[in-house]
Amino acid sequence: MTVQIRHLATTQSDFEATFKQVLHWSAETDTAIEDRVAAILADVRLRGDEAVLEYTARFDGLSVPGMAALELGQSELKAAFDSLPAEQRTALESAARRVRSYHERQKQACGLSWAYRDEDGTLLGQKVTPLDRVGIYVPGGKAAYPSSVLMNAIPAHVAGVEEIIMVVPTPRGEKNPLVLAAAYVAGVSRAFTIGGAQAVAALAYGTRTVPKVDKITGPGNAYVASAKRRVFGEVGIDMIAGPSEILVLADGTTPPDWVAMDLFSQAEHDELAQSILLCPDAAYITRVQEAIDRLLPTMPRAEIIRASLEGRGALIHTRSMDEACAISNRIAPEHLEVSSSEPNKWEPLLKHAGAIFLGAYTSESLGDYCAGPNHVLPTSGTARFSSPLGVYDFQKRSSLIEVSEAGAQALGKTAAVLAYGEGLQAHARAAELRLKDGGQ
Ligand code: HSO
Ligand code: ZN
Repeated sequence: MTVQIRHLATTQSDFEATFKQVLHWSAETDTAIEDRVAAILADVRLRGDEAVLEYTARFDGLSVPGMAALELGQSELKAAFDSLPAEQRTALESAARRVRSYHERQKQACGLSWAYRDEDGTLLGQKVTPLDRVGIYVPGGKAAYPSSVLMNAIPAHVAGVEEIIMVVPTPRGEKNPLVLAAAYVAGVSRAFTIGGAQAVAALAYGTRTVPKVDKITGPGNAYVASAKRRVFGEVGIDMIAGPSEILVLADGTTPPDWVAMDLFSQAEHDELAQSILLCPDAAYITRVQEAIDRLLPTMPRAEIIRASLEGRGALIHTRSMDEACAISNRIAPEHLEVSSSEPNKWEPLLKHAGAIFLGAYTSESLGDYCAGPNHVLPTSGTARFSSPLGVYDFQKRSSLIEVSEAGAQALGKTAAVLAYGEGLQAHARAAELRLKDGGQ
C-alpha cells in the first residue's frame, strides 16, 4: 500500500496556500489540562511531599510510604549502569564523551569575562557564573530517552552547575535501566522517580525532600509543558518543545533509501512529527516515494510513521536548490539535512534551523545520539529566534561597575538630570552626594 504523503510543486498556482496548511501547527492549550495542572501546582506548593506522594500513587500507580522510597541513590544508578550489556555501556560512555567535548567548547570561563576602564578610571565589565541547581525532567513510558538525559545533564555539568536533580516518572515502579545508567554517566546528583505536573511543581517550589531548583529543562507531555509554562518566572525553563521535525534538502545525489529512512527517523517519534523533502529533481522525488513505500512495511513503528507522513509530511518539488534553501529558511526546521554532493555551497544560504547536517553521510540520527551537538533544539519555526540547548543556558552574566571618584563627578551630573526628569529625588540625591560640591 502506497504512503499517501502530500506531493507539492512550487510552480503550482495554489502552492502558497497549501504550503501554509502543511506548516500550520498550533500548540493549542486544552483548558481541561490547564485547570488540572493549576490545581496540582497549587496543591504541591501547599502540601509538598504529601501531595507529591498522592499524585504519584494516583497517576503512576506507585504507592510508597514516604518520599525516601522515591529517591534513586547513586549506588542504584551505578548498579543500573553495571547491569547493562558491555555494548550499551560503551555506547553510553562514548556518546557522553563526544557530547561533553562539544559542549566544553561552548563554555565561557566563569568569573570576569571582560572589563575595560573609561577615561575617568571607571571599571565596567561582565562576569559569568553557573546556575547553582537545575532540574531535569525525563519523560517515562513511550518517550523515555536515555540520550535526552545526556543532552540535558552534560551541558549543565560543563557549565559548572553544582547540583543536577533528575525526575523521571516510573509507572508502577518499572524503572528504565538505560535512563538510570545515563544519569550515572552524565553525573546527575540526585534522582527521583516522580513525574508529571507534580514533579515540575516539586522542583519549582521545593518540598521537604525535593530541593528547589533555579531552572527546569527537558521535554514532557502536555501536562509537563503546561506546568513548565506556569512555573516560569519562579524558575527558569529551557523551552516548550513541539513534535520533532526533519527537513531534507536533496539535490538527487544521495541514495533514495537513505533519505527515506531519514524522513522515517523523525516520523517514528510521533504521529504529529513532521518530515519534509525539498528537491529540484522530480524523478528523484519519485524514487524517494518508491523507497518510502518499499521500506515502510519493514518498520516496527510503521503505523506511527505512516500517520506522521500522511498527516504532516510533504515531498516538495522546487525550481532550484536556491529556491529550496529559501523555503527551508521560511520553515526554520528543527533538523535540516543538506543531502547534497556540495553541501558547503548551500550552507551559507541557510539561516534558520536548529541543527544543520551537511552531506549524504550525516544522518540526522547520528546527531540525536552521539555526534556531539545537543539534540534539544528549537521546533515549530522557533529556530528563527532561538538556539539549541547549550552550556549558555546554564550560565548567566552579571554586570560589574566600579566608579572612580573622578567618574562619580561626570556620571553624577548626568544621572541627577535624568533622575529629576523622572521625578525620582532619591536617585538624584544619591548621585549628587558623591559630587565634590555635594551638588550645591
Ligand atoms: N530527535 C529527538 C531526540 C531523540 N531522538 C532522542 C532519538 N532519541 C529530538 O528532536
Ligand atoms: Zn530523534
